[in-house]
This record gives sequence, structure tokens and C-alpha cells, in this order.
Amino acid sequence: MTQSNEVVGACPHDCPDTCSLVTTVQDGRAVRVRGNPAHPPTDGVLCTKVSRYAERTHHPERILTPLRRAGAKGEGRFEPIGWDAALDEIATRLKVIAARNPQAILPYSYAGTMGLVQGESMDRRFFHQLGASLLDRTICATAGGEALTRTLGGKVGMRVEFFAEARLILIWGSNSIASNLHFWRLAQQARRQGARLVCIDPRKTETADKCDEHIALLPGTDAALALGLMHELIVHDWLDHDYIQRHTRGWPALRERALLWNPERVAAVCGITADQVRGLARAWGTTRPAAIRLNYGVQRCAGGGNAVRAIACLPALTGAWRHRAGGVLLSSSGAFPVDRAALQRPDLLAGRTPRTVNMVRIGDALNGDADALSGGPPIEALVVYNSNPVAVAPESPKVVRGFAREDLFTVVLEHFRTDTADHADIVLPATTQLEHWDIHLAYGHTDVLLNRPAMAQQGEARSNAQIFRDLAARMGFDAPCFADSDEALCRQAYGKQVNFDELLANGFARLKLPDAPFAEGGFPTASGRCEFDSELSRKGGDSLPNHVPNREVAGASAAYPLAMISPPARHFLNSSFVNVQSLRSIEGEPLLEIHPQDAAPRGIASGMLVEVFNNRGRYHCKAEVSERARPGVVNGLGIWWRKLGPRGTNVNELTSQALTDMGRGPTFYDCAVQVALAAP
Ligand SMILES: Nc1nc2c(c(=O)[nH]1)N[C@H]1C(S)=C(S)[C@@H](COP(=O)(O)OP(=O)(O)OC[C@H]3O[C@@H](n4cnc5c(=O)[nH]c(N)nc54)[C@H](O)[C@@H]3O)O[C@H]1N2
Ligand SMILES: Nc1nc2c(c(=O)[nH]1)N[C@H]1C(S)=C(S)[C@@H](COP(=O)(O)OP(=O)(O)OC[C@H]3O[C@@H](n4cnc5c(=O)[nH]c(N)nc54)[C@H](O)[C@@H]3O)O[C@H]1N2
Ligand code: SF4
Ligand SMILES: [Mo]
Repeated sequence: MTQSNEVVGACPHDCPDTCSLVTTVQDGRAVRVRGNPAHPPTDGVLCTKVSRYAERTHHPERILTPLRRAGAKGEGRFEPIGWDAALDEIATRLKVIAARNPQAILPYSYAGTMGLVQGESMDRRFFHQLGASLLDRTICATAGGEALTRTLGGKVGMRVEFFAEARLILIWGSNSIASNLHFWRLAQQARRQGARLVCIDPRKTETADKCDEHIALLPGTDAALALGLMHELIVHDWLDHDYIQRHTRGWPALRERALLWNPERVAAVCGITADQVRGLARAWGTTRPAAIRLNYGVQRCAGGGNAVRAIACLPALTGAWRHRAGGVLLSSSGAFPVDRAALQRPDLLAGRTPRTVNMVRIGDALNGDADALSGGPPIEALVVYNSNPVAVAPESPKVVRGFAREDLFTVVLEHFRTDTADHADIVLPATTQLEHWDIHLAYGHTDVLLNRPAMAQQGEARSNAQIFRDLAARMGFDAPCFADSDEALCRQAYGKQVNFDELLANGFARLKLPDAPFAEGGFPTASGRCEFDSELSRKGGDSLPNHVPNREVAGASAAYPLAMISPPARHFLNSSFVNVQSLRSIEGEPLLEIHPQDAAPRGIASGMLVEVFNNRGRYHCKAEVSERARPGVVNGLGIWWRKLGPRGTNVNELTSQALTDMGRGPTFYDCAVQVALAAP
């Protein structure tokens, strides 16, 4: 007889929607994963990717035993070994290095799972006890996060559900249909009730197709556009003087700056028309309620922090915050009362202050760059989990060279033989979300989710937390916190701030938050006001938001005249799912979108193999001649696994390790290239 049951969990992926999942398990195998109809933000719907989560979990290429390298680094030849042998070898190697200097050991992790337990608990305790180098986890959101903190006081903003009531929605730097599907459903609801949707994005995305207007500005020019909107708000007096006076700081200075940005100047910088600037300003100045869904696409360039600061000022100028359907939302993660000290135990450092390595600069760090190493020792051992840096980190020629170092000891905890796992000395099989406990926050809504294991661990896979518990035991770490089970860690994540019984019963719990957080001001900044003028920014020079041009502006270099952006693919999640055949079939192959005007002089037609290059590297892919690209800008779509791309590279071959103006973030979309037909 078949045994069938349903288990409620949480989507682990780095996506603002953090869906509640219902997994159907038959005879110990997950057969179906669907969206939980009882969870309002999920509303019974999942994206195409995660509806294939069972296919990913039971994939024939899942790593199910520990492996030891049997070929050259990067070759991907391994032999299975037992857990005891694997753990002994790792502990022996780490002990030798730690005896000399534990800072020569670097953990490298990101949000392969956003779970607090499998992402930032026992692992952190382990590395804190060891005294290993700290990792600055900057690869995604820190520029925007820092900018929001300087302006609004934290990663806080509108409640996502109220976008459905807005009359005007600016979708700014986001391909919501691809990367924030559940917000898009709310935006459509608003549109059915008469709202106008405007998409601000250099690329004509599928989201832009469905909006009322698309403003295809040049990459990295968003702050100029925001300043231009302010200019028009001032000139036409579309300002809420009472709100500005009571709830903001620094208006006279910002006003003076904005008056330098008339629509003609903005149009020239942004590569759009002055009428587009005027029209958008009129809409923002005269429509109520008006809301901005800002996303991380705007902050992956030299001035990304300033761009987010400038945009985040707009709602206060018009008093948009007065209405629950007005304001801005970039991230809601600051609303979650996570007890990180309990989970991560920084006290285990016991007064030691290891150096910090910025994950964006892993290429430089592994190649001995003193600045990237923060003056500390060379990296001798790397422990990678929840991330695929060989594919996702910028300037891959250097990243690959670093991972190929024969004197580097690399451990990778993974589900699959990614480009990174191929460079490991030891690979450890990790469980997926269907096989372990976890607890979640979200950055696109405000519910806490619990993930219960739906089925047994597959093969010999162990959860990340279990692996670090086992390693801690091998290293002789005997503090009681190294014995906490995964379920106990779930209970520690929020302490008494969230009712765990409610989570056990429903799988989710709502945080109690006001509908309109800043209707009466009360921003969590030092001044309690929306800070146009920020003390924190003053330390870095300019205390007001400004337009900071890209380092690699379109058209500025004769050798590399095109600007390239590289947004993620709809049917992948960063580099996850690239190996799931049904999804790869939808995505097809790595593509470069190029406008007909840029393709014609280069003799490029759709389907031709092109070489995209700059002084950092060369990348081959198929061209798609398309008006989805604007003139002067090419779109390198998706973070493919290198080994699945033509000639074994991906788009990060070209991106740079330069950092943003705030938050030490990456500048993936600030990248000048040239494109030519590839030699056969
Ligand atoms: N399907 C899918 N969903 C995802 C992901 C994925 O890989 N696939 N990744 C997840 C992750 S890690 C994150 S951080 C979020 C990202 O979420 P978003 O930041 O919303 O990312 P995208 O949807 O790629 O939207 C970014 C958009 O910004 C545009 N853009 C690029 N440069 C600029 C610029 O200078 N100005 C403006 N205005 N726009 C610009 C790009 O063309 C792109 O359409 O999505 C998450 N969701
Ligand atoms: N050119 C370019 N590069 C980019 C971006 C871009 O837009 N353009 N986007 C950037 C952004 S926003 C981000 S967030 C980064 C994302 O980069 P990463 O955080 O590296 O994300 P993924 O590529 O999804 O890789 C996550 C890996 O974690 C593994 N994993 C998942 N769950 C678990 C688990 O429970 N245990 C273990 N051990 N492993 C697990 C998955 O199998 C997967 O291989 O990429 C960045 N890189
Ligand atoms: S990736 Fe995003 S949209 Fe898809 S199931 Fe997960 S949380 Fe939901
Ligand atoms: Mo991200």
C-alpha cells in the first residue's frame, strides 16, 4: 500500500517571496511541491522553478556520499569516501593550519538557502570558535541595504500586500515577473483597479512589456533620474510641505542640489527624453496613493548606494507614506527580530578580532592581493557552502585561478557538482530543504516561516548544521552550544519573539506591524526623520544623495564601447537549477541580447556565436538581436554554470571586482565590453 502525506515547509531560495510549500511525499519520495493556499503571500502559487523542486531533489546527479578529489582541480573527478575519513581529513588539515594562524582559513557562504539554521548558525559558531577569518557577505544587497539604513533607518518599508491598493506603482530596477512573482500578482490586482504601472529598467523585460510605460534609462543613472523628479516636484510645487517639515531632515540642502537637475540635463545623462522625466514627475507628484517597488537591480554599480538613497527620498517629498499603499519597499528583512547573537555566538571569538575578507573580492584574495586579504595571511583553506563562487563571483578568470591553486585546501558542501565543487579537495553531501529543519525570515513580506523535513535524508547527505556539529566534535570543540540540534536551533532563532507553537501548527506566523509604518514619521534613524542629509554619509564625503557615474559608462571607452548588464534568468535562481533539465530546456542556452543598431555594424545576426570581451576576460555565447536591449547596452542573461556554457565560461568572466559607493557591494552591472563574431 502507498504511504502518502503532506508536509508544510518554506522555500529556501534567495527570493523576496519566501513561499510556504506543501510537499507531497509518497513512500519516502517527494512527488510534488506546491504553494500553500493557506499562506496569504504565497496564495497557493509557486514559480516554475520551485514547482520542480522534487525533480531537483531526486536528481540523478545529486551528491549522496562524501567525495575526495581524484583528478586535477577543476576537472571534477572524484572518488567516494566514508564520512569518517572525510571528517578526519578535514579536521587534520584545519588543525595544522589553525595551529599556525586560524585566519588562514576562510568560510565562504551565501544564500543558497536563506534558512537561518542551515545558513547562519552552527557554521558561524564553528568558525568563531576556530578564530577563522570573517567573511563580509556583500555579494547581493549591502549597497542598497546600507543606503536604506542611512535614509530610512533600516531595511524597512511598505507592507507588500498594500501595493494592491496603489494608484501608481514604479517598478524600479526589477524584473518582477521573473524575480518577485507574488509582488507582480499584487501589482496586477492594482492595475485591474485602475493603477498605472511604470517600469524603470535599461532592459525591456517581460515585466516592462506588461507595464503602462517603460523608461529604458542607461545603467547606473537612476540617481540622476530621481534628482530630476525632485526638480520637477519643486518647480510645480507637488510637495507635501507639512510632511517634509515634520518628518524629514536636510531638505534645504537637497532642494538646492535637485534644482541643478533640470529635465534636459537628466535626459542627457540617462539617455531618455526630457518629456519622460516630466511625465514621470507629474505622475509621482499628482497621484495618490503612489508606491515604489525598488529592487536590487539599481545598486549593482559604482553609485548604487547613492541611487537607492535618492529614490528612497521620493516618498517623503510628496507625503506618500501617509497612506498604507504609498511609500517604497526595497527589503522588509529589518522587521524580523532574529536573535543572531544566540544563533551565531560571536562571543566564541573570545576577544579575538580576525580579519575580514569581502566575498566580492574572492578572486583577488585567493591570488594574494594584500588589500583583498585586509593585510592578513594568505588563504590556505576554504570551506564553501550555500554558494557557487566559481560561477557567481565577479571576474572569474581570477576566481578560477585562485580555486585551482594546488596549495589551497578546499572543502565544498553541496547538492551537486557545481563549478565550485569541481575544484574541491573534499565534497560533502548536503541535504535539501525537503530533508532538514529550518526557520526563515523574508525580504519581500513580513511572515516568519518554519520548514519541517518532509522526508528522510537522501543517501548519506547531512544538513549543514549537522556537518558543522560533526566537524566541531572532530576538532574537540566541547562548548554545549555545539550539541544543539537543528530543531533546537530553530527555536533559538527568534526566542520568545515568535510563537513557535503557531509555527509548528501552521508553518508561518505574521509579525505584528503597523499598516502604514511612517504615516506619522517615526523613522528608525538617529533623528527619527527620513534623512535626506545623512551623518553616516557625511563621513564618506557627501552627506546628500548624488548621481555617481558608473566606472565603465556606455560609450566612454573606444575599445569597450558597450555597457553590459547581466540580470538573472527567470527559470534559474542565480546559478541554482541550471542543471535541472526541464528548466534548462526553457532557458535554452546562454544569450547576449544586442540592439539591432549595435548588431548591424558588427555583422551579428540572431543565433550567431559571439565573443564578448574586455580587459578582464572573454566569454562566448549566442547573440539574440533584439529590442529588449537598448542601444549601447547589451544584456548577458543568466548565471550559467561555466561547464554548461559554450567554451566553458559564463558572464562573470567579464564583470569586475570593483566595489560600490556604500556597503562594499559588487558592481556586476557596471561593466564595459566589446562584442564581435566568434572565430569558428
Ligand atoms: N527567477 C529568479 N528570481 C530571482 C533570482 C534569480 O536568479 N532568478 N535571484 C534572486 C536574487 S539573489 C535577488 S538579489 C533578487 C534580485 O531581484 P531584482 O533586483 O529585482 O532582480 P531582477 O529581477 O534581475 O531585476 C533587476 C533588473 O534591474 C535591471 N537593471 C540593471 N541595471 C540597472 C540599472 O542601473 N538601473 C535600473 N533601474 N535597472 C537596472 C535589470 O535589467 C533587471 O531587469 O531576485 C531573486 N529572485
Ligand atoms: N553577473 C552576475 N553575477 C551575479 C549576479 C548577477 O545578477 N549577475 N547576482 C548576484 C547575486 S544577487 C547573488 S545573491 C549571488 C548568488 O550567488 P550564490 O549565493 O552562490 O547562489 P547560487 O548560485 O544559487 O548558489 C547557491 C548554491 O548553494 C547550494 N545550496 C542550496 N542549499 C544548500 C544547503 O542547504 N546546503 C548546502 N551546502 N548547499 C546548498 C546550491 O546547490 C547552489 O549551488 O550571485 C551574484 N552573481
Ligand atoms: S523561488 Fe521565490 S517565487 Fe519561487 S517558490 Fe521560492 S519563494 Fe516562491
Ligand atoms: Mo541576490
